[in-house]
Amino acid sequence: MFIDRARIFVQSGKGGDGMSSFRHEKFVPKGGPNGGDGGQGGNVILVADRNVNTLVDFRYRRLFKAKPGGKGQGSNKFGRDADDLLIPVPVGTVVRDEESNTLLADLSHDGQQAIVAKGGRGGRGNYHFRTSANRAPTFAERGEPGEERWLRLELKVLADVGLLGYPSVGKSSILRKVSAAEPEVAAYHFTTLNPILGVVDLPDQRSFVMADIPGLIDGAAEGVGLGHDFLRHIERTKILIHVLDVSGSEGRDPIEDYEKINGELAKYSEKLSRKQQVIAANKIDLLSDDTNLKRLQQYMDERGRDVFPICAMSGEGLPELMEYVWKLLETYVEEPDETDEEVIYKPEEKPDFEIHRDDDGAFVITGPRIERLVAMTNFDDDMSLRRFQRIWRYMELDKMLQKEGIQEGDTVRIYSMEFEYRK
Ligand SMILES: Nc1nc2c(ncn2[C@@H]2O[C@H](COP(=O)(O)OP(=O)(O)OP(=O)(O)O)[C@@H](O)[C@H]2O)c(=O)[nH]1
Ligand SMILES: [Mg+2]
Repeated sequence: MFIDRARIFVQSGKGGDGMSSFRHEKFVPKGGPNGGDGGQGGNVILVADRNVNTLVDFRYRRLFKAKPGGKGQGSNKFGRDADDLLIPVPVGTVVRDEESNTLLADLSHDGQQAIVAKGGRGGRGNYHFRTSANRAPTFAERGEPGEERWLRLELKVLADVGLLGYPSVGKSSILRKVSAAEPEVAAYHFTTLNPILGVVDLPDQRSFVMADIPGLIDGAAEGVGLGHDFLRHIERTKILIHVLDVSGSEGRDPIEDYEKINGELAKYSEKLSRKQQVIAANKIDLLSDDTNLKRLQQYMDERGRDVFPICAMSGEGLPELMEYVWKLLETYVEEPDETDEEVIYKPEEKPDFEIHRDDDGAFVITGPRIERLVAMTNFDDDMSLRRFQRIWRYMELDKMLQKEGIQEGDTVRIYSMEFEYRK
């Protein structure tokens, strides 16, 4: 089976803690602060790599954690920046944040990168906190925590050619005949449930990739019968082989089928409906006369489409069809895609903080800014604590807590810290 979805967990590195230290020099009684900054935590970055073909490896490895930045040292030595963690993914991988379902990246070119978890900033050493009023600050910042999230990866099938058509018209039979792929073929609808890729080999070492997708039905553009999933798979193919059952073996009318499927394509995406189509008139072995085929040929003539009468069972007509498709591929010119280059990644925008009550009555303050502040403060140090209190006042947390009805002695929780409320 062709696996094209995966879930992974990514976590960037925490920033290194800043250092608090002072110069010790002979004959200099009071050396100035010289604690260096912590290093940058490692980013987690997805990289499109054309040597990776499937998402199958992510079945066995799901957790990806980048390293933390090094701690700052005395003598203004900076901590080491951690290396980024690079995760190779197939070209064509679409990345979403699982929780919010927002699109983070669409990696469509070899080498294209997307940062999916930003490494934490290194904490500043005490050297940074000198002021004219305080020449000997003892506090330093801790490193900023990293980010973590679950991602959904989805691989759009990158085939050159897509097989399109109603169920049971013979799409899988064609792929079986022209490639080494072995999709199931049977006389009932929806035999194929997942897209399958096959490599079509032609003489002189020419080859292309063809995708067999499950049959489309009416309403596919609205998502009926997993239509969206399947249409998405053929969105990036260069050429479509539209397979029609010309024998009318199931009471189908090929012209009606053709129009309906194109109606679905047009409803789904304009780009998809403009894609070049070659018509494969299948099951000619079942024709008692050629009226149906003639009618189809005339209809397609008027619309400038080429018709290839074939029998997927015996293989009749397939070499000609494949050669023709090859010619079209050779002259194919890629439509510029505006969204291709763009890597969409925005750090989350959230309100400064939110307050809610836990079951035990404690007031819990959440929010990226306040949580970062707590994580980066060293509460064992007096000056750090005072700085925290200043920022706390600045954010008007007191006011908000009082509005929520906080009383002297109530418990307040932020991130990993818990304290008793005092006015
Ligand atoms: N007589 C005849 N039967 C064919 C031909 N091509 C396919 N069939 C039969 O038609 C039925 C459906 O063929 P599939 O290849 O499974 O059709 P499909 O389009 O892949 O169908 P789904 O996967 O259900 O969408 C099978 O019973 C095939 O044997 C043909 O050229 N002649
Ligand atoms: Mg099939």
